[in-house]
Amino acid sequence: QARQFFVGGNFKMNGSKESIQTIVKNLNSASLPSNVEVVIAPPAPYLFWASEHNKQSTVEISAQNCFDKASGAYTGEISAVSLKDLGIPWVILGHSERRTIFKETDELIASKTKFALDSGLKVILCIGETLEEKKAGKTLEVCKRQLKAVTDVVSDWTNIVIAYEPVWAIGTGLAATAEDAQEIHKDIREYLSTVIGSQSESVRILYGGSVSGKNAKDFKDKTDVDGFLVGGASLKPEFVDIIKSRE
Ligand code: G2H
Repeated sequence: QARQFFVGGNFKMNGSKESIQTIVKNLNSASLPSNVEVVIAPPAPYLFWASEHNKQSTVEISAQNCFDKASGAYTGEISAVSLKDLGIPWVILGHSERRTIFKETDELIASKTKFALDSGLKVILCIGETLEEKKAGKTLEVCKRQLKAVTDVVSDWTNIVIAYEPVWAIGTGLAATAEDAQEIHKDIREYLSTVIGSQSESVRILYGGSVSGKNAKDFKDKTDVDGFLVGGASLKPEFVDIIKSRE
């Protein structure tokens, strides 16, 4: 079954008007493959700026977080409804930095995912185990727990892309091997199929964690690796090489 290759760029809390304009212009002038879906996630204050400068039809913009309420007394939060209103189609939820630094629980992330989908957004849902959990042999168990919170409240997975991001590989320069990624992605899809059935065949599962222009090609023939969520390298020109890594 054909799943469209997907490359996300998570800028995290980095960038300025100037640097983000440079990144977007670089993408505008690149000849990007028409069959790769690209989504870039600048920090919230620059969402509209990035969206205004983007001229590539295959590139869309994503927020890095949003809340599970439409409006109200939630100082500092981002509404999914506002994102929709601004024409921002995507949001990243459950990133490990949100889970660890901001203490977001599986349940909150699931609730945000449901609310974002109900508000008409598409969601990049991040999951993944810590080094401790990996050492304890709990990789799949953790991924299942994180996914189950979402399958408990969401039945239609059409607008969800999963990003498997082992925490030990994030920003460390130490990516998972393509073989290991394939194995866990396959397990994740198998688990998903037991809960949501054949829908799981069309859900994209991205790998994230120290993906670079150099190592992206290693994942080329891995059938369950449907793309990447890229952090550090999405701020650099090599992001284009990652987008083209399947060519
Ligand atoms: C994982 C990834 C992007 P990096 O957080 O989501 O970041 O590619 O810098 O490891």
